[in-house]
Amino acid sequence: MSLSESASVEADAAQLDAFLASFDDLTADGRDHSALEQRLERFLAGARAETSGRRVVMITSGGTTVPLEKNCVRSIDNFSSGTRGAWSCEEFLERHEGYDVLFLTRGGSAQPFVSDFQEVLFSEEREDPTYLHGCVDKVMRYCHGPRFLRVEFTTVFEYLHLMRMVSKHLRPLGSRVMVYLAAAVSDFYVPADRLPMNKIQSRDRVTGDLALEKTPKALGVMRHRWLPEAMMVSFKLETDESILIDKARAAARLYDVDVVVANLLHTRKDVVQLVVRGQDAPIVLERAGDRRLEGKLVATLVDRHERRFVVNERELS
Ligand code: PAZ
Repeated sequence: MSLSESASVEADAAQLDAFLASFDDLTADGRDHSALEQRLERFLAGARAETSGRRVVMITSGGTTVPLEKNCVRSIDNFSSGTRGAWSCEEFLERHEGYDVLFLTRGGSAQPFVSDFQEVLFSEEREDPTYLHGCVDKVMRYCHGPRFLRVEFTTVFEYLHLMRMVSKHLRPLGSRVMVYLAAAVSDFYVPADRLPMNKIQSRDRVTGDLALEKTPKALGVMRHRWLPEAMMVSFKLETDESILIDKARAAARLYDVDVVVANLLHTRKDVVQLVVRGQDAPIVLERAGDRRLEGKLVATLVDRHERRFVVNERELS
């Protein structure tokens, strides 16, 4: 990294710290963070053991919100259902035994093994309970076992706060970590000093005071400061196909991530394109019939993660 790049990462890190500090009272959401840190340590103990070759994937999932009031009644939200993240968890848990899964999930969004539970439960056509029992069995087996830890967020502040804290705990695992950033993180927020304390009254006009600012970027900080050795997979969503790949390439260059998974809003369940660092043509992955795209996506990323170890071993010998 050049001197100017390094200075810009430092500036981003300082901006992010200041941003989080300004929302301290909103991130102190009644949760005991020291208890969360202890849970994290217990969860990571297995992978941390010296002889363990275990890997850990941190999956982020669902959309973050931006509060419009300190005592928040209203907020800005986005489209993300959390399905990509939940289905990706299932893949890692069921088919990639070497990974433990840390799932950072938006409260109320899709969860592994039960993403269609309510729909099926209340469906008029389906009376056979076998499928539903199977879902519960899988939750009990995988999500209440030692390979899975689930942490919820709602606002963009909680999300970034968690990312910073969790990264500190993951860092000792070095290259055995894969970061899989499928969450749709708010690009804009209302600064704390402009947020009204109480519910905006319907008789009030919302004035320019609620103008939105750009959320500080955490990706470069994560890549270069928090988790420099991890395999970093970020996601890029667009609605205009003509700019998708250029935007994904720009993100890959700017933040030096290993893979950017590019997708379009309306076809995100059918096709993704992987922009891989140092590789010109994107890898196109398409859904085959009824099989979820996440099967191919996760298998391709696990394979790339594996290759990094093979290359490292070759370099060492
Ligand atoms: O959560 P979901 O299954 O409805 O959608 C997944 C997704 C489109 C949020 C994800 O694939 C993604 O692209 N996340 C990053 C979005 C962004 O550009 O910020």
